[in-house]
Amino acid sequence: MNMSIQARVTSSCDIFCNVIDNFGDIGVCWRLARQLANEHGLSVRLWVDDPGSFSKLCPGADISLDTQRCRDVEVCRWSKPFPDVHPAGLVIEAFACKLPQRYIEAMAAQARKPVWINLEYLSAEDWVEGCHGLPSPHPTLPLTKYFFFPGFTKQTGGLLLESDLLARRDAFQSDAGQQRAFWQSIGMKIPVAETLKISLFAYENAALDGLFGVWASGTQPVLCLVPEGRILPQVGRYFGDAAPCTGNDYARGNLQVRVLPFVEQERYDELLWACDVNFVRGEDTFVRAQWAGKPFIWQVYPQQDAVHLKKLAAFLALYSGPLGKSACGAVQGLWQAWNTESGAGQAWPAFMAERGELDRHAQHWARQLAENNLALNLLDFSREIGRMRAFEIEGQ
Ligand code: TRH
Repeated sequence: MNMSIQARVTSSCDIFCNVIDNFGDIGVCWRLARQLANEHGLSVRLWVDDPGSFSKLCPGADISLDTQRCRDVEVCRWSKPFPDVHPAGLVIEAFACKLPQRYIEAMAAQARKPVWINLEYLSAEDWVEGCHGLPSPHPTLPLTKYFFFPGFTKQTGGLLLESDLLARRDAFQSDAGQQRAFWQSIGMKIPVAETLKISLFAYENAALDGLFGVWASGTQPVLCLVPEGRILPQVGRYFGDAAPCTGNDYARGNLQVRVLPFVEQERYDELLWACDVNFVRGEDTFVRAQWAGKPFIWQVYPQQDAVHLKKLAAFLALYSGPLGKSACGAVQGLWQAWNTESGAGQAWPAFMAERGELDRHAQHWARQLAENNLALNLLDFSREIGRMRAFEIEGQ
């Protein structure tokens, strides 16, 4: 076999990211880019059309630059017209963003065609397994694009997971010093043991008042940490503050709320590890909450015609399936209430009553998912395509 072909396929990578909104698109791309560069030694260029969003995740970045090195990744502005560049051996178009025509033509002009992957959105729906890995030949050029689907089963591409993440999580959770440092970094002391610590990263949600109400009137002290973002105005309204901002503290009854700054991406995990229950959203934080091994509530990204509720139902079926009847009902009840924006306060006590089982399940779930690593699968998949092509070329 021609080893130079195999090496070329996997030594350089271009990732294209079109930021639609929020931080999920760039969040996934930035995480993948770092992993391919830092753990697998690839030379990675990340092309992003909205450097402002990127700089929220990587505050050291300079948004005025067209190209810069961040954590061993070359981060480039995806400008129009697109510059004349030599394509990488592995080309990842994230979430079906349209690659620049000039770049596609440059790919087609290579004697050894790059491996072209469309990295899709994450979903637990059944059809994903059947579509993962399918080829899509270009209608006019000698190029084939392959669909790569992340997912929760062995028949999918798996999930993004840094090789040391679970060990770092466990070290954090068994080290009071690291935990103290985390709480200090947000200007707080370690909360007293009986406090229920909750992180809340969410889109606007009409169910928030009901949830805050039940936390405020409950017998257990609740500390809710809210990263700044779309739900913040609602948090402010609940406490009668028209201009809520980072660093603010609010209290009512047994509920205390602290607004946190948006931190660089690597630091967000500590928030999840430090809390007992996490509210997450979109795609990337949804996955991070699963690695945290704690009970969590997912707010799925809202789409037209309630398509997102199918996504929710598919994941819920998979995630809550192994639970006992009562815990299963509690998870389904709260997640449905949060995603339909009504009745989350009423659904909360049942969820809390099942916490022991939910804790155990969350840990088991993370261990099980960790066996299917997206970056490794993606590289294996690319090498396999490279190998098949090498045979084709040699056979000619
Ligand atoms: O921001 P999201 O809602 O992203 C999306 C996009 O809307 C996208 O268009 C949609 O298709 C997708 O969801 C499903 O949620 P997500 O995916 O959880 O991304 C948030 C990112 O922000 C994630 O990478 C973690 C990061 N983050 C930080 O870096 N620091 C922080 O303090 C917080 C709270 C998050």
